[in-house]
Amino acid sequence: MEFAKGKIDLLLTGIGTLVTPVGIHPRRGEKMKQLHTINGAAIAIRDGYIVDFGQEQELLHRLQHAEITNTVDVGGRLVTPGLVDPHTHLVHAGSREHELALKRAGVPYLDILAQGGGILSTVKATRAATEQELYAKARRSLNEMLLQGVTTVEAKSGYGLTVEDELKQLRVAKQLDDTHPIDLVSTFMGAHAVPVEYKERTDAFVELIISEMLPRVAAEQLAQFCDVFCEQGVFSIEQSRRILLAGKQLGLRPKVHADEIVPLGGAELAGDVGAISAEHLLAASDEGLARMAAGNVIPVLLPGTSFNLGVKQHARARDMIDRYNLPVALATDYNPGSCPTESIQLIIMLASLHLKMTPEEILTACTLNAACALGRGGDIGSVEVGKRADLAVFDAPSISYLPYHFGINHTFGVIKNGVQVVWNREIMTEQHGVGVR
Ligand code: IZC
Ligand code: ZN
Repeated sequence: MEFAKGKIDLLLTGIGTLVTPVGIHPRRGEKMKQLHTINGAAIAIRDGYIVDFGQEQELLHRLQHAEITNTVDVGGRLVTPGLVDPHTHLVHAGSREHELALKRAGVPYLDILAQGGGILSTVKATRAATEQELYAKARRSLNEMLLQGVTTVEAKSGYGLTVEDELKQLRVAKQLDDTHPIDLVSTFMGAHAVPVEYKERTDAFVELIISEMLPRVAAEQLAQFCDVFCEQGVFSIEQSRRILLAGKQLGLRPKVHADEIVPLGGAELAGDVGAISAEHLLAASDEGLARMAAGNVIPVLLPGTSFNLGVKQHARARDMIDRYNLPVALATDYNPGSCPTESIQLIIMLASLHLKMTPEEILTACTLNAACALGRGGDIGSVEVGKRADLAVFDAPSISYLPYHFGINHTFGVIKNGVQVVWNREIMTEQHGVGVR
């Protein structure tokens, strides 16, 4: 084969077990369990892409005439595709530990918001912050994520809520994408809360989003998706529909924060507007799940949020997979209010404990299905020839070990675009002689 004669930039050998879903489309229902497993594997990488992989001896035979620049022995560890976190509120200022006592006293999340706290407290801090401050804080979070094995992250705006402050957040995300090993995918979420200056005038704020924010975001190519917090007391179904359709006209694919707390019909809306994904879905109706399946909407489940809010209810992952044949994805929902954690490995544990997903389903949900929720299934999310060489290397004997042994970081190494960016549990810097962008 042609690649065998060519140059190989990086050859990973000594892979104890390689586990990956297969394909470029979301894996639905029963298919979420089907993984490709190779014991004793190796992967050949050129120009940041996987050019060959397989059983080690067979691969070495195919590569016998290839010029191999660098060979790295993985030491018998577990290798999976780099993890993808398809729902975060990464870029923001400040924190909300002052609301912890209120939360513990049982004050509901939406009540704190209605009293001008919650999201609006983070909006105040984010408006006051410089781009440099936002960049520095988000970069620290990205480093945590990278150390956990995450190679692509979605980041939503929604803490600016003025034209300029929304653009500021999105510009920071772009700068992070340019300068950090993790790839960022941006979502415009001007419809995250109604800012104080528009209190009781939600329709006027919706107008501002549609007539000013969306056109600027689209013109400056600062986001690929448009999301709305469709929730009681925040944005109604009709307001959400208007915003999502306006964004879609400008080329921003809809995403929806749907039916998290109250069954408003966000899942149905996601199906109707051709959303790529709908997130949370704790209270989604059967009709909503059916409409999502019919509309090819990916459910992105966020078990860290229900865990941290202390709610008894969990998203119906088993119904989604077993009854509705949906392709479930998982994400952290990292944000300073309802889910202040960057830990995708905590989410893996909670997906097992609360969502009753199997280790196989969880891996698919954190890789290929998560990639598809960002429209990137053709490029990332599985170990296959032609896909980006984004890989996670775990100090674990099997994927079942990840939800089982919880509360610690199992990631030993990360390969991003064919470059060792984490090794021996440390972020590689120029002093290691490895180029972190
Ligand atoms: O800052 O509370 N749910 N938005 C919708 C969030 C949580 C983020 C926050
Ligand atoms: Zn969210």
